[in-house]
Amino acid sequence: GVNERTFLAVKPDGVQRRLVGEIVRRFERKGFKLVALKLVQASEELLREHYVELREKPFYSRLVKYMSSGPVVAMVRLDVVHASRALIGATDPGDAMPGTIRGDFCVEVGKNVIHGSDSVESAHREIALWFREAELLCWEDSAGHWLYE
Ligand code: YYY
Ligand code: MG
Repeated sequence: GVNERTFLAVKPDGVQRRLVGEIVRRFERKGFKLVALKLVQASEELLREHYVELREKPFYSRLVKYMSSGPVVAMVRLDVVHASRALIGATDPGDAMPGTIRGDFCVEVGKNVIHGSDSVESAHREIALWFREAELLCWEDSAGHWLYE
């Protein structure tokens, strides 16, 4: 439901290319509620853990290097995880539909500008890795009445 927590991160290429505002805007206009947001320089250690399921892949160390090459904008939103993934688009920007973030802003899988959790379980794990509980804010959403039934 709309109360699923999802972890999103604008990757270093997205920050370098000044796409943070554009990307945040897409989630904001959709109506997902922002719970946490910060600019972070992630360590390779954190990123190895973040992508632990991919550790056997040939691109794993390149991925960790890329993700630690500059700051990322980490966010938590309340949404429907698969709806966030739909805004993001396919992993390979070459397959991503126009209108999605990856479809509109990038061309190669190794520089695909944004991360989004792929399930409620992975979101839970990723949020615990990137945020302290006190960073996740509970706030009165005055627009919620007009967005949610
Ligand atoms: O969840 P998502 O980011 O769409 O894809 P994953 O399969 O979880 O892979 C994580 C990350 O790894 C992807 O965003 C880019 C990178 N990657 C890659 O560099 N080369 C591949 N062939 C597949 C994934
Ligand atoms: Mg993934």
